[in-house]
Amino acid sequence: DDKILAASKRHPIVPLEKGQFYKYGTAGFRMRASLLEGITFRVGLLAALRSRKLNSQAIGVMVTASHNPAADNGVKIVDPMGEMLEQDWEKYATGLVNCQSDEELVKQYNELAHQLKIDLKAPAKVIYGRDTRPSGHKLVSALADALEATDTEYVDHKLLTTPQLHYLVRATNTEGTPLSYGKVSEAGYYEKLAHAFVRAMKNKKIDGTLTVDCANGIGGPKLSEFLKYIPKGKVNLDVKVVNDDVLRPEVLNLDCGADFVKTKQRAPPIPKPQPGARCCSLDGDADRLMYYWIDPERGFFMLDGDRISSLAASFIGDLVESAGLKHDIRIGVVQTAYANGASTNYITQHLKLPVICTPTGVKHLHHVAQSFDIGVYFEANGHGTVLFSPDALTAFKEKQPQSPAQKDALETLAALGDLINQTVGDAISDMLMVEVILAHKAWSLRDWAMTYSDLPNRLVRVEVGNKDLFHTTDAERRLSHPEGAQQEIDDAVKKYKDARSFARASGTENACRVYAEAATRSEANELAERVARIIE
Ligand code: NG1
Ligand code: ZN
Repeated sequence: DDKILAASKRHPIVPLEKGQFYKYGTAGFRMRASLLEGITFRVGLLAALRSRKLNSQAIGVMVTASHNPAADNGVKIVDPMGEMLEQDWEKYATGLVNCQSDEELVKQYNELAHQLKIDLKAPAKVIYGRDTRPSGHKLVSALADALEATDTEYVDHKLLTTPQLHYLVRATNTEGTPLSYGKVSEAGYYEKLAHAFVRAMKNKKIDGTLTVDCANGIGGPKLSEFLKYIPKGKVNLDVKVVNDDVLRPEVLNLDCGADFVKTKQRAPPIPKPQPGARCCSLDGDADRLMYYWIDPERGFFMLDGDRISSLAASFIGDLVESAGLKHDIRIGVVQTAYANGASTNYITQHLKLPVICTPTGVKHLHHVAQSFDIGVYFEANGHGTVLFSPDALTAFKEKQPQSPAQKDALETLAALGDLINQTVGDAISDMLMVEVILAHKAWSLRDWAMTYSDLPNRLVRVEVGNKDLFHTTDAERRLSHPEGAQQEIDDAVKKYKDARSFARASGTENACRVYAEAATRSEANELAERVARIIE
């Protein structure tokens, strides 16, 4: 206790104004980096407890603020199989971080151990990584201090993309078992991806150059490193890495990256967009992905998470059919209310696959995707992945093919199982998946875009007095509170053709968001503004 107390005094918490408190949200704790040192220390205490609770398995801690500006940072916990921290534990994180004094912290730490029947003498292991933000150094040393103070073994994996840390957590905990996820090293991650990519490509040709905007974040150097692992002559992936300046911290996520592309609905101004070029953007920690090109006739066209999701579902659905597994394997797609209605229609009516809608936040989507043999999930913002159940992976490897076509499909499915990150959305892995699919289909981005037309839509951020007054039901598609608001929204929606709209409190910002879609752009805008006025 003395060790923890002394260490805690070196990493004080910055008190908030009366009535305010820190909250472990959708993305862990995320805010101005100057507030995070004490928080990261306390997160370290919780990670150590979690490892001890889970038979000394390794727990991950990632220090990143993703697409936020350079001055921010964040910290989140990764569970043993590379998943997000179990939801029940979020409140313990919130509890420890909001303790008013070091003494109270130690008391609550011990109470938590007692309440959860955790043996504080058991071995514990935590592994961690950080993105390129300069504030990361200080935060990981506060983390290491917490791990020292609790006699926890730890490994500092230094600079990583968020999905790489998730990979390493799972690889660490499955090392030497039949469930082994790959070598426990950054090189192991690249080797696994490069090998699976070559297998999945099956000598198909990739057309032209892919320009990858890396948001001046950690994805830049990591993507460049990955490219060295692709065997020459086996695949012709030609990548041009741009916006990969990680030496000037202030340019991180500045006028570039997946979040910029999605929210501004245009290409990053630098490098100057080339009409016709196939482009994609990663976000600051390389877990989100957006594709786009500038059409010489129609201008900017974006292929977002909904498009990636429907592309993956269509390709994998066809493969499962060709493999003769249609009746054995259940494929499903998971979306949030922000998915464009046209994508949902395309998946249910054209691909004839079930779609389930969950609340915002990938942990919700991930959880539901696990209920299928193959679960495809993406948020519209480009964060997502495809999960394969152990049964599905076994079927790909063990089913005896009845024809060369079946054999081919089974091999491609098995390769996709290794290529696609099974722990969390991974922009580099997702990008390779998209390249594989486009090569197999011999599609340009324009062909991909032609599969369906998005409904015009508008997303607005609305400042409200108290966002906590807004309660939702039906996967956030309806407001149950404030009283009467939903009725007003329904009345507004009725005035437009093919319209849909909803409002909810943001989980990451102090505001509400209103989403609206309708048959025309002006109607979508008008509806969004009407609904915004209702909740204001
Ligand atoms: P909030 O702030 O709760 O809307 C945003 C994104 C989510 C998710 C989280 C975490 C939108 C509309 N919302 O959540 O999709 O990615 O951030 O990063 O994009
Ligand atoms: Zn991110």
